[in-house]
Amino acid sequence: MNKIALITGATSGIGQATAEKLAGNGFDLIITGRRPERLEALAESLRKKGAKVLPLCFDVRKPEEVKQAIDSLEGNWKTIDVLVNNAGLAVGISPIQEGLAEDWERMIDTNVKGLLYMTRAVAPLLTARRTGHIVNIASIAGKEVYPGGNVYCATKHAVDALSKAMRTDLLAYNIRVTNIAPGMVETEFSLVRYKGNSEAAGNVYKGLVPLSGEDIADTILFAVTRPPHVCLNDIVIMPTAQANARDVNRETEKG
Ligand code: NDP
Ligand code: 8X3
Repeated sequence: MNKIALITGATSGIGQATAEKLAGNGFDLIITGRRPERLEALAESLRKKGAKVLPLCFDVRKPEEVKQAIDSLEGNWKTIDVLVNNAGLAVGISPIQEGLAEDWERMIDTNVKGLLYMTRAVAPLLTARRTGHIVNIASIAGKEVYPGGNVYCATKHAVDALSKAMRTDLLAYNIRVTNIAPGMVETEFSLVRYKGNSEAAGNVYKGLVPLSGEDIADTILFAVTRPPHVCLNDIVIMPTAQANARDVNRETEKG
């Protein structure tokens, strides 16, 4: 039987690339997100790669929707091997004194509470079988802060802490927890952060070669295919043109 991976936020970017990568490497997939047409289109293309696919459309911010989705799993779909907590977003880039409470709430509700609801719903399926792997997509913003990053950085610092906490709490159950902290990845992330302003979003990656969703998918595939006694605890992955959250070399134009 193929291993089963559940990926949140599979309708775009890192999550979509990870679904494609894992489907091409012998995994069956539960793909989730809020946009049903994207989920259906992705499911169709993954099935063509030979994977079994279950699309589940729900909002990770709503605990009752999360619980209902996981409770609805039948048969083999309950034997999840890998949970990729990827759904997340940044909204706004205002300094703290000008920040909007509604932006802060979206980030905290999605990146922290959503990840918690997912983990709370899925972890009992892993502990019951005493096996499994949780991959949390954190960020360089969970290791450092930068101007205007304030609440987004706080949510990703929380993810970093939760990865360590999960590793401790799940130790007795043989469950691996991998925290992945990427730098700049060109996806829909900046379009969401800049609220649909495509010029501002494009400027984020101007003059450099950013990471792609596939680069992160490769890293996730590597982490979840190590031998059972090996756990990659924490991976920081950056474009060569980025030294840390603040220093980037914008003289390395896309080839
Ligand atoms: P995208 O915007 O391309 O993808 C975000 C995904 O999250 C979408 O599939 C979206 O699906 C899903 N999502 C957002 N909110 C919700 C919600 N409330 N319920 C369910 N799904 C949701 O961005 P990325 O692929 O770049 O982001 C993926 C993760 O990587 C995020 O956690 C982000 O913080 C992190 N990250 C990104 C970096 C980057 O530079 N791009 C760098 C470091 C970390 P839908 O809208 O259909 O619900
Ligand atoms: C996304 C990377 O540097 O925009 O998490 O915070 S950054």
